[in-house]
Amino acid sequence: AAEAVKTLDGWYCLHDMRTMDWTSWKKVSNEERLEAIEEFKELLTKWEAVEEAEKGSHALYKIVGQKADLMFMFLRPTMDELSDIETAFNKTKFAEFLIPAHSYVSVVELSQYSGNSSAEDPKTRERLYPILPKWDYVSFYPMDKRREGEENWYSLSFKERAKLLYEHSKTGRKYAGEVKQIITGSFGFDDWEWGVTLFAHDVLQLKKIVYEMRFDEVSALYGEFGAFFVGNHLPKANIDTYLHV
Ligand code: 76R
Repeated sequence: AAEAVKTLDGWYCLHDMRTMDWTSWKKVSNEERLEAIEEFKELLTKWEAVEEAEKGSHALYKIVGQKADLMFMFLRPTMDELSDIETAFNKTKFAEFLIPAHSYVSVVELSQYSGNSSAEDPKTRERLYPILPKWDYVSFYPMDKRREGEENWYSLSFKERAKLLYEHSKTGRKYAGEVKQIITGSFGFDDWEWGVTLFAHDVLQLKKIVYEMRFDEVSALYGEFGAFFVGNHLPKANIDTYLHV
């Protein structure tokens, strides 16, 4: 059998997508809406304190299109904390106006193809326990590596896989400063093998990197992709405006 690559695994990750039930939201009194917004903002303040203490991170995006309206991305040291966040959020008044649209469970993953890095190294720590960049745009999608006939990623040798990923990383590095990627592994956790979360200042760079990577051998021959979610950042300061009806 081919040798599995060693991975360093960091914070656990939950992508939580919800659809806004505007009809119900519009029906309730202004007072009830304000109450729901205040309680939601208190929760956001709590999460901000966690991020401040570097015990996790989160980000909120408005998804464009009908797949969802909101996407929360949470990072926490344990799966239990993700579960607690989900439960606490579901108990809020605001959640009564949200319809679950999709979710994805994974863990920040660094595969060790180009030599082993130490989990103690500050640069590596920054990647395993990333404070999410609150850049203007996000794209999230799940992916697999193909296992079909001649195209079986899992029967390639370590050396072949390392070479293909080295080529892949060269494409990736062209987007330094433009696109920030967080790769999360989801073997045993969710329906696909990895989650890809890309952040950008210019939304077009998200299209460009994904397109250009399709031509890298690793994506061209072995990449299988799920549904894409693209969105705009929703900072706490803009929540009132977003929810105003
Ligand atoms: O960790 C590293 O930075 C080393 C090089 C590297 C690895 C090992 C790297 C670099 N990636 C690695 C692994 Mn990646 N990556 C994706 C996608 O849409 C597509 O076609 C693929 C989705 C993007 C956009 C992307 C971006 N990468 C992986 C793996 C795990 C493979 C395994 O373990 O078998 C996946 C699934 C994956 C997918 N990658 C980079 C980027 C970018 C922008 C870089 C350069 C990072 C930098 O050096 O700044």
